[in-house]
Amino acid sequence: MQNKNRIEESYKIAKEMYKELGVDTDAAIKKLATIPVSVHCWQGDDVSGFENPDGPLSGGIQATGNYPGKARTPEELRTDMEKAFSLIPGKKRVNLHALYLETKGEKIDRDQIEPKHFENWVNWAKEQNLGLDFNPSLFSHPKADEGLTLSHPDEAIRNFWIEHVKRSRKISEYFGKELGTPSVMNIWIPDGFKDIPADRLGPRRRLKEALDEILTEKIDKQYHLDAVESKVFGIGSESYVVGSHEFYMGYGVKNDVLVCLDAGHFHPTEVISNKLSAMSLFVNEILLHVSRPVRWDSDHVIVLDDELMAIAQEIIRGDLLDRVHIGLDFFDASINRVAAWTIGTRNMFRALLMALVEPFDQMKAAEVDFDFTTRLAMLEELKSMPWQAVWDYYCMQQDVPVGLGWLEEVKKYEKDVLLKRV
Ligand code: RNT
Ligand code: ZN
Repeated sequence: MQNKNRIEESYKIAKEMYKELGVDTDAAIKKLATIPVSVHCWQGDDVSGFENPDGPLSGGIQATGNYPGKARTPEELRTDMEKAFSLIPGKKRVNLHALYLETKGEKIDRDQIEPKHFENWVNWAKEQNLGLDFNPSLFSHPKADEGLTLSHPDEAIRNFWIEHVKRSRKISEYFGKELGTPSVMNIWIPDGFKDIPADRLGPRRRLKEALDEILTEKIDKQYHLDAVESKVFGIGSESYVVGSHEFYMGYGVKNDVLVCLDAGHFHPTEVISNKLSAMSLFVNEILLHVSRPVRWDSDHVIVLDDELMAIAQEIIRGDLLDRVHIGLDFFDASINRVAAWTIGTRNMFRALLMALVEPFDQMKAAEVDFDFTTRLAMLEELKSMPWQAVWDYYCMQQDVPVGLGWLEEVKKYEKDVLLKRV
């Protein structure tokens, strides 16, 4: 590698500079290599899945853009993910939705899904040394068209979705057993109303009862973990969302299930970074959907902005790595999808690295001494510390492209593979 010398020299200097602050960069990159990030499969095909790939999206989920080259088959999706993973340093997991089943052409409705429909994914995960996570899919389906699923007033529809989620738990358990790492299964439902509801309590009571029913079977946490994800509003559920934050926070605390925080699911100035410390005192484990809200959209590709850095800081400073599961949730159909994964996931890891090279103990010491001057001075100084040199060195060590080197590879892949998909 022609840049090898430059990268090593820069790292040496950076390491010295951090050492003066009392930070061990070798230890930081060693730690970074152990932190798993669960990469969502749905960025690769705009949340279409393989059940009915051309069917319209529903349930407040919208992928806009028509950049060429989206994955049309499980094989294409897996190959695209492998490409992205070859450009991202560190430990990756893959997050699947029930929509991504493989049925050999047979029509399998959501209340009939079984572990065997995910065998190919499991074999691939074994081969690629990846953990898998899972999600029941309660959208893009005729029985979700009225905007209500687990809270639907019609018992038959509710039961259909209850069965779907129960079966999803068995698939998630199967992942955990096969791969030797627990699969986190996240329940997100679109349920809500576009306009002012008359009855806010009824749907919430029905959702609670449906979840109780779904969770009656106890599954070993060694294989499977349940999570529930809230939202403040969605497209078509602007006035009322059944599964609000208070609803799921209460449900999670009471039933010991993970609470999922999606960065795009709160009021525009409300941030999830500030929730982690508070929640960590009351729930055992937390799932993150790291995403980026832009006005009414909750799913832009994550950039290295203040909130992403704050999320990483809160995990690291709070020593929450073994209780916070980091998952990504964004989908952009207007740019190269392999690049979207690469940019977003590299950013997540970059933010984690920045948090790992903070002299947190010193800042904390200044704070308990009420020396807020030192605290502010240190926080500002850190912004211009050479963390990028540490990152480059880490990428080189992990055998993935340094700097923009990955972009060239994506462009080549686009030309050789993606643009041939017509
Ligand atoms: C939707 C939720 C949910 C989905 C995915 C596809 O608002 O964020 O997590 O994005 O499950
Ligand atoms: Zn989400």
